[in-house]
Amino acid sequence: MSTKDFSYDNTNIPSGEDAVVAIVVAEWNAEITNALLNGAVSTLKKNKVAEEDILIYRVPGTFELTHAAKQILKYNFADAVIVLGVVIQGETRHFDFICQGVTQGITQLNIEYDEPVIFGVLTTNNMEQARDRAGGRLGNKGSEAAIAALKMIDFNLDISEDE
Ligand code: DLZ
Repeated sequence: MSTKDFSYDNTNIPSGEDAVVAIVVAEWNAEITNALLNGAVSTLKKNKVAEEDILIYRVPGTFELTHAAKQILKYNFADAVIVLGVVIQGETRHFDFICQGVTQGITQLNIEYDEPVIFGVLTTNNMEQARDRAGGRLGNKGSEAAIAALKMIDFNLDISEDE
């Protein structure tokens, strides 16, 4: 994967050695969410997160991502949580409710807990746009979520060292 596949600066990714990363994946639209998961896992491994330190959990849909992330944060065993889902507008009248619910829920967790929750939820107009962002022509947003997780873990380490 080249640098242009990422929206972030991917030339300076912190090492994930010793990091524990939990990933919660929605089953809804599994073709897309599994592609996002593959992107996230391979990017974490490429950046030295040990396989046994990548903890994967599945939930029925995007709406359940907030609850699962909260449980993980409550038991405090991960340095970051990545949530992966996709909501496709054309397929659901619930689009706005699910998107608002998960966005606000994950934002609230980021305020309440010390460990970051990384938002890897696609909200697209159709399947083609989702495929484009799940390993297609616009890269893999799961990989980007993994980079964001590593950067935020590093950020927290920096902050705690400054104390
Ligand atoms: C019910 C529903 C619908 C209509 N659409 C989606 C979707 O596009 N993406 C997704 O991840 N989940 C969807 N769901 C399921 C909800 O996220 C949730 O699982 C149910 O409302 C049960 O709480």
